[in-house]
Amino acid sequence: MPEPTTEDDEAKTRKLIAENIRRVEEMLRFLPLPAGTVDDLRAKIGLLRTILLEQRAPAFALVGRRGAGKSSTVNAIFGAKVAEVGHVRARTGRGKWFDHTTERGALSILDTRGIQEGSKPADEDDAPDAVASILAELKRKSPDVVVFLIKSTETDSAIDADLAALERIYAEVERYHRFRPPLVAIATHCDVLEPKATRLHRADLEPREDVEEKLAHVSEVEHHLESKIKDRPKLAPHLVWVRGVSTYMSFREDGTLRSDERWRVDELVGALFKQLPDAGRGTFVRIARVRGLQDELASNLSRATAAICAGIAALPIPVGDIVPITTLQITLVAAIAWLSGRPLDKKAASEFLGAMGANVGAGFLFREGARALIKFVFPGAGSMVSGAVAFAGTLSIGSAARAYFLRDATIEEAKRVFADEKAATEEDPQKTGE
Ligand SMILES: Nc1nc2c(ncn2[C@@H]2O[C@H](COP(=O)(O)OP(=O)(O)OP(=O)(O)O)[C@@H](O)[C@H]2O)c(=O)[nH]1
Ligand SMILES: [Mg+2]
Repeated sequence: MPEPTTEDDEAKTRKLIAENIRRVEEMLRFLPLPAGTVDDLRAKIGLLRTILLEQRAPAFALVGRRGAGKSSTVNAIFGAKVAEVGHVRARTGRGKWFDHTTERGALSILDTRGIQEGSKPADEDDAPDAVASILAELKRKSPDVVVFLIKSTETDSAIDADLAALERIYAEVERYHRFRPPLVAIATHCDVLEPKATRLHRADLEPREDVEEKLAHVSEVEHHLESKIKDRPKLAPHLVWVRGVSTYMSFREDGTLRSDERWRVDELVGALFKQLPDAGRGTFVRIARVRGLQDELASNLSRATAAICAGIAALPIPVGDIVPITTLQITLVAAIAWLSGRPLDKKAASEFLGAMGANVGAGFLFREGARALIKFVFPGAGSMVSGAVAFAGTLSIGSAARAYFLRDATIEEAKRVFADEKAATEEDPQKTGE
């Protein structure tokens, strides 16, 4: 549905959203609601603003020796070839924060290889100045999450040197930023554990005993890795997630995908998402395209927007309907489309809203209709009900947009979601559209 958008359109949309958010914040001061509720709405507006206007590249420090799978992990998250893998002597992005960028967004990666080999460089790539560079970079910017990687076939051998390097990184970050980032530890190359030929990423096609045997090996490796980290008091408190994974993808010369043998990368992405601040989460779900996470954020935004719309509907002056409720609903649709990986586009969002039959006019009718009705039944109780109606309508728009943009529903199906849910939530406003 959306036509190609230029960066100009994106910038324009962004500006409009900023303007609307500012206006809504101003209106909050006039809301006849208890202070606690107003604070809560303010936090919800903050979420909208952070997700839509204040995104930055999530920052990950990758710690693992040569060949552990650092570049492959970056590619596995993007689902595309953005980093050089294997024996390519690319210095790009080594020892410095480097933004791996696609049109969906950027990940800021600090590849710390060289820090463990620093005292005795294995080759000219790992010169001691790599260590100085890494330390300077850690001072310049703190990672949001530290990812420790080790080959699942090597967790016994030199792991102690790797963990010592990891401690060194934590000490630097703490010293400069007074922050101890969460630690995610992964045992890579799980596909090559015995029985080697058993495909974990296609376990459904493999004999069950073989899969079980392989999973038992994965679990052994995980326990070993976990206990090694737990043995170190400087690392143990920060460990949030340990798993065996496989990040293997094979790309042709032209960068197209030849084979995708990723296993548990969605879980890894989920674990990283959980540790990120909101300012990195929008970008991250666009890049990693894990539907469940996109939907989780979309659902949070829907609930936040619905609550704000309900708050605005409680304003005793009718101006609340004419402008912000509808524009906030358009903003919500634009946000959900954006989370799916599309450009930020207000026009496409209003078209979607129009297709739902929930355009400016309908938004106005939501409230006027309900108010007229309720005034007839209980004079004076109007604003309460219109708040519930605005809440239900906005939540239903969010659900329809989630179906269309995140689950590839057709417009007709999205319309049905909208209508069904609006009817259900108006009856029982406790329902949150889940
Ligand atoms: N079988 C298998 N191979 C993998 C996996 N992850 C990475 N590889 C391969 O292992 C080799 C090294 O992976 P890289 O991602 O380049 O490792 P790295 O940590 O970036 O290595 P350096 O950049 O040299 O420090 C490449 O040939 C990858 O294709 C995995 O999970 N399974
Ligand atoms: Mg690499």
